[in-house]
Amino acid sequence: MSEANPLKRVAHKVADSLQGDGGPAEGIPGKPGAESPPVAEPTEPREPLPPKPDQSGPETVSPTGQPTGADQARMAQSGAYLTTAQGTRLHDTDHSLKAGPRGPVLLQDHHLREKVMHFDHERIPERVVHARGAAAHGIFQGYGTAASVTKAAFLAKDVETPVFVRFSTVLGSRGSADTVRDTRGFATKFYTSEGVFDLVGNNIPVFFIQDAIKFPDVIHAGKPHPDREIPQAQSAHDTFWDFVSLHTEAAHHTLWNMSDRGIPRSYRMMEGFGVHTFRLVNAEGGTTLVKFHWKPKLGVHSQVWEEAQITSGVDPDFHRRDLADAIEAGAYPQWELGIQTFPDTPEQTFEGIDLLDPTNIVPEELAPVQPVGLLTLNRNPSNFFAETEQVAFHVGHLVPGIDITDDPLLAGRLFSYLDTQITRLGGPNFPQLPINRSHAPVNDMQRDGMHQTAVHRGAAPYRPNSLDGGCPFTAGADMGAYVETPVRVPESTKVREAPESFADHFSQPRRFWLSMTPVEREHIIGAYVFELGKCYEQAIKERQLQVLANIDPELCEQVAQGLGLPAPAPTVPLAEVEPSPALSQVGRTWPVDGRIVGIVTGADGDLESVRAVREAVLNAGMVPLVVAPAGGTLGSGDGGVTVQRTYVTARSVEFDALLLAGIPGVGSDAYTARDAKSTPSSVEPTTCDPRVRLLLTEAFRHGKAIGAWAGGKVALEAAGVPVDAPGVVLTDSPTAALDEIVRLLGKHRVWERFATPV
Ligand code: HDD
Repeated sequence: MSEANPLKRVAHKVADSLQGDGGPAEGIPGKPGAESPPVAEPTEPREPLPPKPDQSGPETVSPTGQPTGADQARMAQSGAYLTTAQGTRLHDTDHSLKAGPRGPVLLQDHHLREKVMHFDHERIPERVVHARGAAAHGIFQGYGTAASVTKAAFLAKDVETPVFVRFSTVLGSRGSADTVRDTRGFATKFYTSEGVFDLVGNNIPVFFIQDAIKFPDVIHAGKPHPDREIPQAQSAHDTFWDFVSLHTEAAHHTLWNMSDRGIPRSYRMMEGFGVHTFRLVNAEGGTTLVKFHWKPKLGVHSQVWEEAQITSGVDPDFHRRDLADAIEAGAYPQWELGIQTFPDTPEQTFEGIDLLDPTNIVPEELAPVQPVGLLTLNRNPSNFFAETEQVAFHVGHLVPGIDITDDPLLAGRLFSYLDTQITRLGGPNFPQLPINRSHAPVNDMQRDGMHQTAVHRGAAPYRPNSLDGGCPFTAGADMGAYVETPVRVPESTKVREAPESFADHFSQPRRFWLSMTPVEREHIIGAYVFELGKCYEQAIKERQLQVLANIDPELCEQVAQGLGLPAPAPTVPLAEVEPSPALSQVGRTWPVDGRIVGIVTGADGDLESVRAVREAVLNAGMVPLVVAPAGGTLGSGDGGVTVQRTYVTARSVEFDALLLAGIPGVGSDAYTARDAKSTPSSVEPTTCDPRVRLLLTEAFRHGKAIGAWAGGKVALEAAGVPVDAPGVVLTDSPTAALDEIVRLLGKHRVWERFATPV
């Protein structure tokens, strides 16, 4: 039977049944008393229905890309004339309708009412965690190297898959600063040909808790205190340390937070981790346990604590800006996706490490990370709300070839991510939001609900059915269906308990501590002293010192000293673990692409050298920012150089290295009598502008390379920077200085400058 409108068929049947004896409708399968034999359940697709509006796949470009066809008409602000939400052209949107220019506003002003009503509802609840974030579009290219362990189509050789990646902090609100000490989210949405796959990870490979049932508790403890709602976006307060010192399973994650990993230099310079162990399935049904890793091409780099704190005030959008600027400039950040693979044994352990415990890592030295594809972020979102805010990730968005394990933390997440969207995005239809739409055709049987935008066709959103030609049919694994891996579930008893292997909370953090270089340990000690020093309760500090003693007595001793408290002895035998050098951020050399080099000059600076060094910085693939006393252009005509920062707007935290072109400050117009008043009397004010001195002392203290030539030495001396210190480069020529700066930047910082050398 062929009929253009299946709804007509249904209408006839309903009419027939109403005219009959009240018995069952003709042809409804399985109902006794039907006059004619029931229509058999179709066994294969016939007359497939035309694609439904929300099911025809997304636009070929992203929702924020160049809109096409009908979409163009729907896009706001694409036409010449302002209209109401109903499409009626408006002649005035600046004045309410009033009874005379000075009279009362009239209730009949429907445009005012509509405009303000919409505005009143523009905000949606921020994410309960990871509220502050920034995102970008990109492409993932499979290497094909994972083919033996997974059939996931997007990992096949040369397959290109669009992605959307959102980075975030965990604790802060939407408006909080980027550079706080916190874990960073690293969530990737792969719009694969087999449906959406979300890898919802962090920049730290372990988690605070082993069981999702504690998630509300750890987040309540980390968020601001409920009475005064302070501190914002900080873990340096009593409730956080109360919780983590009482739940010693948090010791490992907390140690990572206190390390330089807690204060990344840039989203572009962070590793990412899937955290849990996942199960990959190959075409033959063979399974392998894996951990996912994102490895940044630019290396893993961090700020130092003082730098991060200054940045929070000077530029709270530091990471967000850095990501967007880099992409806009064409310096596309890249990460390799890698996997550590482990045999899928019934024990689910590897070298004695429980793979179901999300507080564990497996050292790369034991299980190397094998690259399986390349991620390139190459397009900024064009509407923050529509994309970065409305994107909804879910660990249960899986594709064939990727399955889950029984990690109890993952189990809880599988519930939470769907649930939270109901509140945040206002109902169950969030997969229809443009940023969330699958790029594979969607043909589900979900209907109606809040914010439904599809006009579904078809009469039978259930299956099996005999009305819609039997569609939709289910597919087999050989037809690309997601089929759960038939994993054996161990015979067991219902209990609220953790396995015994989850009880070791100290050997993994001890490995991390032992893997750090001296300078990284110094940073960790400083971080604990700062955070615990912000706690009021003595008992909490003492309890946390006990945790540290069980990780490493030297760590405990140093922190205790900083707090002015006695160091307790360990209460557990210290674990004998081998360090994992791969965990350290220090010691390797990385590309310097996109690094920011400040070229500081004075009113009487050496324009020739500014020009030369600026060119050289660009040629090295880095970003030169010229800093001068005032804005505008230095020099004139073709040889003029634009000033990007002034002494007022520049602050050291923005730069990875500084070059002094000339003697900054001498004769500077911007160096006013007011500035002179605040200059310490011990320093000769005419030798260097105080703001340049601040730039130099901060950059020096934060281990940044500084290059100078000609009169630059005077500025360094005026700032009290020892000219013979490591990483202070005094040369004859700007280009020679830059060569050395590039070499130093490859190591990220001049590590030798810190109190404890590498
Ligand atoms: Fe989560 C958001 C990462 C445990 C519940 N989580 C969220 C985001 C990231 C992570 C990156 C932000 C996603 C975005 O950008 O929209 N979460 C993790 C990792 C975890 C983890 C790596 C442990 C390995 N999360 C976790 C647990 C629960 C949640 C145990 C609850 C039981 N997470 C949520 C959430 C969020 C979320 C409440 C808030 C907003 C959202 O989901 O969409 O459902």
